Amino acid sequence: MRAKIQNAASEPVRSEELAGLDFFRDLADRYLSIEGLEARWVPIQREDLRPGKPDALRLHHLLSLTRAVEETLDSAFRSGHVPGTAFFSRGNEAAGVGSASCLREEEWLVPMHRNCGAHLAKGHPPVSIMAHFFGRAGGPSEGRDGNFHMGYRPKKITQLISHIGTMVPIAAGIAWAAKLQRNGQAVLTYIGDGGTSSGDFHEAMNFAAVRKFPLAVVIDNNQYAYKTPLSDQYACPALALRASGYGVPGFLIDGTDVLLVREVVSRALERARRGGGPTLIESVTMRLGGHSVYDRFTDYVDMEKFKLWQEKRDPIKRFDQYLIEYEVLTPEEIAASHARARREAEEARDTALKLPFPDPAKVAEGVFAE
Ligand SMILES: Cc1ncc(C[n+]2csc(CCOP(=O)(O)OP(=O)(O)O)c2C)c(N)n1
Repeated sequence: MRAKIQNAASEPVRSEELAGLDFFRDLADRYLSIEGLEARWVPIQREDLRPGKPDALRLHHLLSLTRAVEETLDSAFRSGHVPGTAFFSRGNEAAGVGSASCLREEEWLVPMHRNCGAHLAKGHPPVSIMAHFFGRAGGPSEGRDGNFHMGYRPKKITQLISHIGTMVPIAAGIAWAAKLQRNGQAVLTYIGDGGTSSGDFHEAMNFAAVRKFPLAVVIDNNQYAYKTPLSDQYACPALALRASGYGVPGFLIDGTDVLLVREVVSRALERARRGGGPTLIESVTMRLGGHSVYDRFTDYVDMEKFKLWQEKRDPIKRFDQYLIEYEVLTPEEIAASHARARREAEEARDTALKLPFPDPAKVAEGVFAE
């Protein structure tokens, strides 16, 4: 499966062509591969990415569960069960699931705030996610933090630091440790389009590239950083092109195609494990909602573009359609998978809501290493 899309060669892309890049149109059936100073288009052979049935069922379950968990949390927020605020990843489910499902059990995942799919794919149980959102005992932070500011140590998922950009140096540090220990492990992390404007992102990318740390960095480009559109965020045609400046391979892909994400990220992680150093992958999606539950995004988002992505690039609808078109699953099997995901999310919610709140007397425990 891997070699077929890897070897498709084309002429280097001219910079004029990149200047007019339209993500919706230009990534529909190809992706951009950046090696050295050259970028080339590679056509996507979707038949070659076709999963076997057990694999398709597992991936479909994770995708559907991601949406179901977040929709359940969204309605729990509206019913008053979630203190503070909540961020969701609608539109980014395939990027999270497709990438994190390439990690091995013993490898570290360093997620950001829109990576619910990555948490679930790495094995974070929905009930633990719910308990965290509801501020309950038994959640990963024991009520000390909220929404996706969480990790899950049993599955090697790091805790999230709220300050944008700071997780990339942490991922680079873990990758450095893996290199020193020669344990053959790779590390996967994420950064938003807004986050790539931070100094931390640049410092970590450069250091990881210079020292060839085993790291894959996925830029979750969902086209807005809170209210800031891409035109106010960066002046290059695509963030993936920065890979040339760091001296690492880069990819610009449609992040709503779970099979493509998985293919490209698995190649980056394999390369990292072999000692080839980091890869920068820009995964383009559309944030199919507000920045947080409080955000009136319809006031500032280009709603025509939004509706186009919602209609044609919803990662879950896309995978449903693919599986039917390529005769991997039947419509009945797909409906059963969605029903199972909804049931699991609702059961996790009901269980988490029965958990007690943490004992206030213990608030100072577990804050410092003892
Ligand atoms: C250093 C810093 N500045 C501001 C914030 C507040 N903040 C949280 S998320 C966010 C938007 C980040 O945009 P992006 O990196 O594109 O990620 P997205 O939310 O779109 O997934 C902002 C400004 C923060 N957490 N850290």
